[in-house]
Formats: sequence, C-alpha cells, structure tokens
Amino acid sequence: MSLVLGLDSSTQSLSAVLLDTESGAILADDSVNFGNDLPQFGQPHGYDESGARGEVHSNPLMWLEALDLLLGRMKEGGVDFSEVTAVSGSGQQHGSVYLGSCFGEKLAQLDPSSNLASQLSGCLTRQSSPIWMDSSTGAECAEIAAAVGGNEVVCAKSGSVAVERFTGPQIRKFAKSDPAAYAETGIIHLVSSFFASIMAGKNVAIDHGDGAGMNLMNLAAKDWDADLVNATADGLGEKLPPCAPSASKSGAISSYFVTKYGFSPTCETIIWSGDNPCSLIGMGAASPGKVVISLGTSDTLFAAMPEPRTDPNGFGHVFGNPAGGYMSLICFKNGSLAREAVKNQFKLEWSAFEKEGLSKTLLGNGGLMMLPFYEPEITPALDTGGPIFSELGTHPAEQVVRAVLECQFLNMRTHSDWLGVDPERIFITGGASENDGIAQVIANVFGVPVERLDVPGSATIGAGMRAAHGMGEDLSGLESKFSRPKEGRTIEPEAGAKEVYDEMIGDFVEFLNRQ
Ligand code: ADP
Ligand code: XUL
Repeated sequence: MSLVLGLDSSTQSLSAVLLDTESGAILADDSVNFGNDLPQFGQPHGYDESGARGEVHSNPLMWLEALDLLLGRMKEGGVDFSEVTAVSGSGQQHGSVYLGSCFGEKLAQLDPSSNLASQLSGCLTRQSSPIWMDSSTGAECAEIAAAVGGNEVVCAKSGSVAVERFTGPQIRKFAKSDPAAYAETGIIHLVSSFFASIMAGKNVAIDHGDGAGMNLMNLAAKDWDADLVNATADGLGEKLPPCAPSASKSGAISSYFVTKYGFSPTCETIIWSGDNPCSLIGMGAASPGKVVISLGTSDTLFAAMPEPRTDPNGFGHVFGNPAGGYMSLICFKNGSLAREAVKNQFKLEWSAFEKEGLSKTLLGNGGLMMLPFYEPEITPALDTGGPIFSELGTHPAEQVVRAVLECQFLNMRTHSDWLGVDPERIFITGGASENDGIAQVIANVFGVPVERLDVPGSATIGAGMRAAHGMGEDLSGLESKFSRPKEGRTIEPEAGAKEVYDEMIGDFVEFLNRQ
C-alpha cells in the first residue's frame, strides 16, 4: 500500500483526498466549505463581497482555519495519516499572501497545542489576499506593459499579456497603495506556495505551473524574468520565493502535523501547483491531445501543449504543465457565477438546466442570444459588473436558460480557436459537470462527445497524483488508475446540433462585437 494525500484550496472550499496508488482506491475524501463551515469569517462564497472597484479579496486566516478543521475532522472520522508517504496540493491560481520575514522562523516553531491561524496571523503584512476574481489593476497592467515595451513583450516573456488578476499587477498595486506595508513584506507567496510552506514548515518554492500565472516568470527560462520583476515593484526580486519544477520535493512534513494529526515524521512534502495545472494531471490530460473544460466557480478550458503557443488576442494563457512542457488555459469568470445568478433570479432548481428542462426549447433557441456578465468578465474583457443584458427578464425562464448555456459555450468555442486544436472528445470536471444538461450543450456546441471522470474533484486528485509523481511514481500508471472516464456517462452530440451551431457561430461573434 502506498498512500498519498492531495489537498485543494479553491475559491469556495478546501478539500482532501487520500489515494492508495497501488490499488487505485480513493480511501477518504472530505471538504470544508468556507461559507458553511467557517461562517465567522463572513465570506459565504470564500471571498469578501463588499470589495469596491473590482477588488476581490479573501482572508488567508480563513484558509488556515480550514486546514486545521479539515485535517482534524478527517482524523476524528478515523483517517490514519501515519501511513501517508507524501502530501501535495493545488491552490486557486494568482491569489497572493504577503508575509513578514518572520514567517519562515514562525513556521519552524509552530506549537501543535494551538492552531495555525492564531500563530501565523502576526506574520501577515497585508490582512487580506487579492484573489483571481480581482479586476482592479487595469492601471498597473498598463504601467508594467509600458515599462517593458508593450503587451507583446509581456506575452512573449510570460505567456500572457498583463492581466488584472495575475499576481504581478496585484503586487504593483499593493506596493503603490501601501508602500510601508510593502516594504515590511519579506516574502510574497501564491496560495499554492503559502500552503506548501505551511506543510513543509519552511518557505518553499513556487512551481512552474502556478508561477506562470503571475506575469513575472519567463516561460522559456522557467525562472523570474528580471525585466518583468523590475517593472512590477522595487525590491520585488528579494521578496519572491524561487521557481522550481512541479515535482520538487520540499522535505519532511512539519512536526506540527506529525504531533497534531499523526502524520509520520518521514512523510515527504511535494511543492504545490495551481488548480488548473493540477486538474490537467487529475483529468489524465498531461500529454497533448485531450481538451478539458472545468466548470468550477469560473469556467476554464485547458489542454497540454507541446509548444508554448500564445493567444494573439490576449485572452489565453500559457502555464507550465506539471508533467513538463506547457499547457494553455482560457478563463471565463462568469461561468457558474452567471448560471447561479440566473437560477436565483428566476427561482429555479438545477433541474431547469438538466436535459429535461432544456427539452422544453429547441436547439439554437430560434437565434435568441444572451450572455450575462454579473462580474467584470475576463473573456471577452469587460469591466462592467452587473447583468448587462436586462432583457433576461422578458423571456420565459426556459428560453433564458438555454440562451445563456448556448452562448456561454459558443463564447468558449470562439475564444479557443487560437489553440489550433480540433478536439475529438472533451473532458469536463468541476461542480457543474455533474449536470447532464450542461454537458449536453457542450457536446452540441463543440460537436464532440463529452466525458466525465470517475473521481470527485480533478484538482484534488491531481494534487494527490502529483504527490506520488514527486516520489518517483510513473504518471501514466497513475492516470490509468485515477483518471478513468465514468462508464455509461458519455454524452453524444444530438442529431443536427453541429449544423445548428456551425451556422449560429457567425451571428454569435457579431452579437459579441456589438456589446
Ligand atoms: P471551485 O472549485 O471554483 O470552488 P466547484 O468546482 O466546487 O468550484 O464548483 C462549484 C460550482 O458548481 C457552484 O458555484 C455551483 O454553481 C456549481 N454547481 C453545483 N452543482 C451544480 C449542478 N447540479 N448544476 C449546475 N451547476 C452546479
Ligand atoms: C485561471 C483562473 C481561475 C482560478 C480559480 O486563470 O483565474 O481558474 O484558478 O480557480
């Protein structure tokens, strides 16, 4: 038996899976929902909803409290952590945590009779963490791009144009708005490297998968890019942890977890990566050929790529593939967020988005198009929050549901053209992927079968697989055990659907251009 633990700190929850990599069994899984389980932090969806001007921040102490709660709950539930040989994890991408230079020392002396949040709160030089939903750094993006010779240069170096939610522009905004606190900051971690450091009991590296989501890493060199770092903020070079390959070991687990939760002192820690790179691994898509659509809080479309091809329109990103090489990613912020808002506005259940709800309307919906953006959108770039299409209310709910789903995935289809990949099959994951109606619309719009995997949470599973990979296990063997499609759940495109959407896509692009 060879046990590994995968953790995933996502927007709304912290999850864990315990994998037996010999038998391919998932021995335990559990999750702490920030809103339901930690209501004292007042962040029902995992972030502060009162942020103004596009600011979206989370409380990093809530994340720490969640880690103690999750491991404590699993231990009480009978999980024996003593056999775990390695731990790794996945973090929501781009979010950053700002800490004083005392952080490393504090980590080395954590007292297991107390908790993480109370012992580490004094190390924060910024009380909140900007997360991926933050779109408040337009000015900083422009400044960084101008300083290095334009967005083409930023994109060629880092794999993305300067992007509002990316960590570099966020760091610049902090350095400008609170120079004293920035000066006090000794180290800036991503969500992934923050958690990885806590597990290892010392500051650890940022991996190439998540590091590429900062506008600071040079994709070709897989190291910090001096021009980008200097253009972002003074003295930033000294505040960044090193970059390292995703399979790097970071030493034995901190004694805090040994004493408190019963881990073995020889349990190895592997550095963490971003949730999308981890999901690429969990979906068995580490080698080029599979296209994955993740339907979490945001919707993302990603695939492994042999060469780091960049998006000429500036919407797509290139990240490091934790298995080596690169991956592409396109993010649509108003994914589940918009579906949920429509569901709430019309007082619907998710069944209205299921096949039976959709059967009340026709493919293509007679050309009705709606694409609501409740939050400023990433793809296409729109900085207006609020439901832009007020006519939502003037159509029957069933037509609105179909129009929104069809347009969300037509939007995805148009914006993924640059990848030059003609998918033969699409693999879906994330909270909304269980919904057969949504899966059916994806199959119809892309004209290919849609599959799901037989595992809960691909990012969490991917984190566990990465832990085993870091210990030298072969990734393709792990994929054959953990990334298997769910039998009997393949959704084929409906007859005639391809023709309907091939015809509709031109009108859709015009519709988008009019907004
Ligand atoms: P994240 O990893 O970003 O925290 P998840 O992958 O857990 O998010 O997905 C959560 C989202 O899934 C919720 O915001 C919810 O809107 C959506 N969701 C959950 N169940 C369904 C369902 N049956 N149909 C459609 N969407 C769903
Ligand atoms: C990707 C992105 C989101 C976050 C949230 O660029 O911003 O998918 O990783 O999970």
